[in-house]
Amino acid sequence: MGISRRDTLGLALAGAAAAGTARAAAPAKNAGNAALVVSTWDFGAAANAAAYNRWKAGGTLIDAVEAGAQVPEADLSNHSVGMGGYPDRDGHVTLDAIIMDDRGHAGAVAALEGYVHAISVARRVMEQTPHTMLVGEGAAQFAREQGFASQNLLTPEAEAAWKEWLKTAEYKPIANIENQRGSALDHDTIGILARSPDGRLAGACTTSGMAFKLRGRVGDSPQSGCGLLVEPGVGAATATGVGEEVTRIAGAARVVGSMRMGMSAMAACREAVEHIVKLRGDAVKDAQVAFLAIDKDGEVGAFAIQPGFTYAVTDASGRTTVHPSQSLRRA
Ligand code: SD4
Repeated sequence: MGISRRDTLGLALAGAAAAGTARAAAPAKNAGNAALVVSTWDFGAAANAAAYNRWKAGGTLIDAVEAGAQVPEADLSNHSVGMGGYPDRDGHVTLDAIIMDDRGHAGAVAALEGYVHAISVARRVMEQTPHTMLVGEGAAQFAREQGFASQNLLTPEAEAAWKEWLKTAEYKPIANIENQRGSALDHDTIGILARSPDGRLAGACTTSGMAFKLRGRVGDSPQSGCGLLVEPGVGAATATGVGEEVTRIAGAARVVGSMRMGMSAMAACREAVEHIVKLRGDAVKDAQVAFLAIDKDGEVGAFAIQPGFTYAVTDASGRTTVHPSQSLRRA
């Protein structure tokens, strides 16, 4: 049985609270040379703590974002409360992940089956191959060859939710499902960005994707410039929500590009959201898409289509705050 994911998260948040986690109304601005980790959704707080601790213990920024991303990934193996990744419409759990530094190194996997730590497989792609992305069976073969242990990622609870879904088989992503802990459709996507005191940057993004997607579907998360982009001397951005809407506009690249042209992280996130809404109109009436960005100086921005997106910010002292994002639509 073990501790439920909710309990784990609760403990992590309680621990973080003891160490200074708080809900805050406005995004923290990072002063001077402070190190900083930001990540998507409420559960980002626990990931930030892992990333921060790894970095504090002497890890690189890549070590830090990998450690952070592994936190929600590991919860896939928790069968006690059924919070594993939800499968595609044919019942296969498939994972997408990317990791990137600001020196031109990037690695990704897409539609990976049978390996919990997709982010770590993505890191091996970055470090051990001349490629930037491996997909499907090839990605699984690579993971196997790299010594990762395979396991069945479809928890009984996820399987039950899938079977329930099959009764109607209506594909309808639900906005902000990420923050509804314990929901039948709850799934784990995290985008995490880290910045060192000397302004270096790294990021990671990992997900089980949209619940009950078509088999073979790959979202924005593992695609460079869509779910994540890191650029030296500029900043980094990540995305969450309905991946197709992000991929259409190369969302993270757009946010980073706007920062490169002088926009603040916040204005850049807002501009990308506004662009999606202008482009897609009614098609995104009920959809959630959110961007989170950090610039080279550690200033954080976030913006979403719908209210309900939250993000976690950890400052140089290790204090973590969770913030409601600004959004185009009102509650
Ligand atoms: C996807 N963008 O696969 C991801 C899903 C997501 O929180 O972000 N969920 O489309």
